[in-house]
Amino acid sequence: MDHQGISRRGLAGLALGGAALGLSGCEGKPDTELHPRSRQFPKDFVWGVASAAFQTEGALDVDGRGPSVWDTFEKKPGVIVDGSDASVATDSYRRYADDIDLIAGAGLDAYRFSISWSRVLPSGEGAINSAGLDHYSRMVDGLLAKGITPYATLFHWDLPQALQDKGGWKNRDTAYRLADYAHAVVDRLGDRLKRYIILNEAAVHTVFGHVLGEQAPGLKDIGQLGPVTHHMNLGQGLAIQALRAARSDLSVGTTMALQPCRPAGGALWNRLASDGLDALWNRAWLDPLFKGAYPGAMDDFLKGVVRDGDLAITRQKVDFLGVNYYAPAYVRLDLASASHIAPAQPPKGAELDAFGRHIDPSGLFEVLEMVRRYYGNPPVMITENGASDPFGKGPAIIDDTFRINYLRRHLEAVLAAREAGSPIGGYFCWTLLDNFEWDLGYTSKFGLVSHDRATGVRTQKASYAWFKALAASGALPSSP
Ligand code: GCO
Repeated sequence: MDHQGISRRGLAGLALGGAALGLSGCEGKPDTELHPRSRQFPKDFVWGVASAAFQTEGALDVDGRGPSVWDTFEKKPGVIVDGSDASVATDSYRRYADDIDLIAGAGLDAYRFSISWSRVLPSGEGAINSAGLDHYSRMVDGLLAKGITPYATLFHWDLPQALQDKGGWKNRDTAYRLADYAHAVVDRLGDRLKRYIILNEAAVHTVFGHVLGEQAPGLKDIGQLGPVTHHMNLGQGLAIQALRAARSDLSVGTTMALQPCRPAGGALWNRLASDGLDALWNRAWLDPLFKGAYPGAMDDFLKGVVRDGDLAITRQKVDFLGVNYYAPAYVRLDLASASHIAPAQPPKGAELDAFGRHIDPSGLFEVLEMVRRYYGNPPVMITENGASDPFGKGPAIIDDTFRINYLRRHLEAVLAAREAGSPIGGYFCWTLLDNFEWDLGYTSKFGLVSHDRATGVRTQKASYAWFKALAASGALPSSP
């Protein structure tokens, strides 16, 4: 696909701390590895897998579910690279018990899944659809029966279409609807579901959904950047308040896609772009939550959007910060693009993932250090990390040593960050089953288990056995 401005494939992260790590974007093979003193995770470390409703559930018309922005978006010609859709996905709405068996079979402690807002409130607001909540109630019971702790994400990019029709996240009212939805969920499930993640990667949804148009709702409008960012931050604060008001025994967090933003070639002018990306990608989310402020670089975008008192709502105490990490972002200054930020290549010789992103565990260490040093060192859960097969229609790679290596190297970064003082309590691998990877359809496979879409057969990959052994011992092997 042709990408303008910032692209998901090309994105990367922070100038912050990069220099200290010798990673200022200079050419040459950078040292990406961390060398923790100990390879042992503590006994209470939480091992899990993560997933999302639209990527797995299928059954889009079942039990009164309403359409989401992804239902609308995926039907547009040409937007999903393989022409596929999520109507079946991994069939997990029907086969959730099989999913749970796989999670239990790997001896994992936790499952992060997302609740579909459109199943709970088919119009996004108003009448609650109890049949939709019944499904998640059964799932939660099924998980608990096997000793698996459920972590539910409330918003993983699937806004009810009816709310999008009223302006979506550009409309301030959507923030209040998120809090109502959070209340509906906790009211029904809160006696058993104790762990909540309010938003998933709001930066990705904002930039790729509203500015670049590569994901739902498919808008290409830089004017959406400020309002969408702020209303998601506001909604997050209101939803945290709603959950806390409903019950006092919950663990409430939120998940962000943190990326160190690095200037291509280390050039000074590209640093303007990397600082700009850092502001809108990382700090426009961390600052309102932890500091009740926005970075100055957001001022122009936020003109007329932030009302008195809002920043007291965005600033909330969270029980944990969810960190998703895949790769750093390399960027260059591009005066022709609306944001002045354009994707750039990783340094020459860098090892690349299927997206062409730099495989760099030190980037994970770097963002964890940023959270520790500048955001009050909150408890952290790694809520996503993982690797895709090379893109293509072919069958999944079952002997997936490349994935084991990716996970192992990033877990070394987690150990190193813990040794540096970051209270990281758990790690969720993305993901259990090869699933619907948004605009990439089924051409990108991240699972520990493959899912044959023609037969429904699920096959455990080598990484599944590896992750199972790790969860059992907590001891990170030094080679595959
Ligand atoms: C995310 C996305 C996931 C993707 C995963 C792999 O949170 O980043 O939610 O849905 O599938 O990141 O690209």
